[in-house]
Amino acid sequence: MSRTERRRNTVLEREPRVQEPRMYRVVLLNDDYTPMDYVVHVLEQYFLKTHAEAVEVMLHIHERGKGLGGTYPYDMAETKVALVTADAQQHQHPLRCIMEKE
Ligand code: NFA
Repeated sequence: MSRTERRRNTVLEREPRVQEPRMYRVVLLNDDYTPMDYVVHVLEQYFLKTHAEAVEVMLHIHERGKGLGGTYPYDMAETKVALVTADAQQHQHPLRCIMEKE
């Protein structure tokens, strides 16, 4: 057996050992009390939506019960949920923000 046949696979030839991170949807839920303008503000502030996008998503949540803020790796999704939940509580709005595995 020659040196070439015996040699170990190089790093690049081995099975990849990394994978794309699992992604999580950060979802906002409708309620009867949170003001529409506040939800628009949350979508602009925490999910970097334009004003037009934020209005569209807010109306979708209002009409369909829930809607997507964004999709992120676990730690970022968890942070968005914590920030939005804290902001809503500070403003005494019942707005709920949850994460779902994609
Ligand atoms: N349904 C709320 C209202 O009529 C608005 C709202 C939209 C709340 C999206 C939560 C999420 N004031």
